[in-house]
Amino acid sequence: MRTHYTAEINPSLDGETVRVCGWVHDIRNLGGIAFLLLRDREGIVQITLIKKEIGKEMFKEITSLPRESVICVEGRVQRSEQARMGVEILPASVKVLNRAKTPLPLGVADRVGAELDTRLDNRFIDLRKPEVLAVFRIRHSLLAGIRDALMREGFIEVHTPKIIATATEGGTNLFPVRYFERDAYLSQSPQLYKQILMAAGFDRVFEVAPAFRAEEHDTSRHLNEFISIDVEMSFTDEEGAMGVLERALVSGIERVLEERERELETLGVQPHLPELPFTRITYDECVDIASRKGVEVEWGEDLSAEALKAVGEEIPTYYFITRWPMECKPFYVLPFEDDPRYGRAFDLMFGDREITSGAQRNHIPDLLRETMVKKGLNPKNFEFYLRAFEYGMPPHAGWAIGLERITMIVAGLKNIREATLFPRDRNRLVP
Ligand code: AMO
Repeated sequence: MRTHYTAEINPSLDGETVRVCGWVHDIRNLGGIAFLLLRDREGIVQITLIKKEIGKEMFKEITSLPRESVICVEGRVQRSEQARMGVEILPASVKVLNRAKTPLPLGVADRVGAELDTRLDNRFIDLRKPEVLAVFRIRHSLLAGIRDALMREGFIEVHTPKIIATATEGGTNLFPVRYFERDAYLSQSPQLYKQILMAAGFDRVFEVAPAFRAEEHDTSRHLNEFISIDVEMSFTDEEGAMGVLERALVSGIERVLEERERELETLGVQPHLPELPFTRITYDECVDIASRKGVEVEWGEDLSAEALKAVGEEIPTYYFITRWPMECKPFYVLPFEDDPRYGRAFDLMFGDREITSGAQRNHIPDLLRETMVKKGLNPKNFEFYLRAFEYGMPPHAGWAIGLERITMIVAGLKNIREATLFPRDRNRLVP
């Protein structure tokens, strides 16, 4: 239908006939002349309607179109000092493809911001705003850069089941579903399956897929459905996995900087491109930093929001927290041989925000069973997983990064809901 996107209409096309299609962003009618701003995915172009030239009838019909109606305009490009981008289109024909109802549930052209809830209720319109679309194009480039880095390093993209029989990250935050005559759950993480693929000899895999968590709390950093980028790799340790992660993240941010200059400008943000390697500090060092700032952490407990705030103030960029107590990490983490109170787990942080968890995994079946029991889990419920460890399981490590968490940081968003098209949270299941 179209010959050009609006952003492609520039003064070098002076005199040429083009066809552009999109939404009526705004109309300014001055009587004998009117300016219609036509918006598509790529930008906005000015359509100049001159009553004398197009006739009274057509002038009236077009200038009375409600905002957000869908039209196609065919016309001649003309250089113009006054117009946006130094160019305007003088229409020969305007085809109305869909007339918008009035009033709009949400303005697109208006400068005044609506509440997030109102925006999400009317997400199909909210997503038309250039600054909202910008977030999703940044997210697209970020994921493309991460995916490319993983493929360059020999990772195979896989997809594991999302309807599952057993909890992976602990049993409390599972969504139950009916699976014919049995109970099943929505997957919280591909953890067990990606590990089984190491027994299968896939060596290096990654998965980009939804993860479901029935977390009750309603915060600006949690969703009940999010996209998890998971990695698992064999014949390596946690340090090898951290190396892949930092390179993948840098590749993602580089891609955003290369491809999304316009979107970053629309949002008024400039993401920080971290240098390699990222800083690594241990859990114990975090406890010390927090304690120096008057925040006490009981050894073995997860780092509280206050403790992470104290550490984040010291390192306001990307860094790893390593050497965690086994007590606050999942059963599948491999304990250190020299001091099994500690595990080979790591978190990737940005200031006080967690964006990735990972670890070298426990690939020793007896030790794995023992740790499960210590953590109150019944190994019987994990037989399909444990079996994979009995017949040739290489040492392996991996991690998972939340796509929305990292989009939030790169695009400078305050609420994780803004980094997902149709968020699922404690109160929202529609649209
Ligand atoms: P974890 O539970 O830490 O680890 O999750 C990994 C990453 O996923 C993101 N994330 C979330 N994002 C939005 N809303 C949520 N409710 C949410 N929960 C988690 C975070 C987090 O860092 N199996 C391990 C990973 C591994 O060891 O490979 C796991 O799932 O960015």
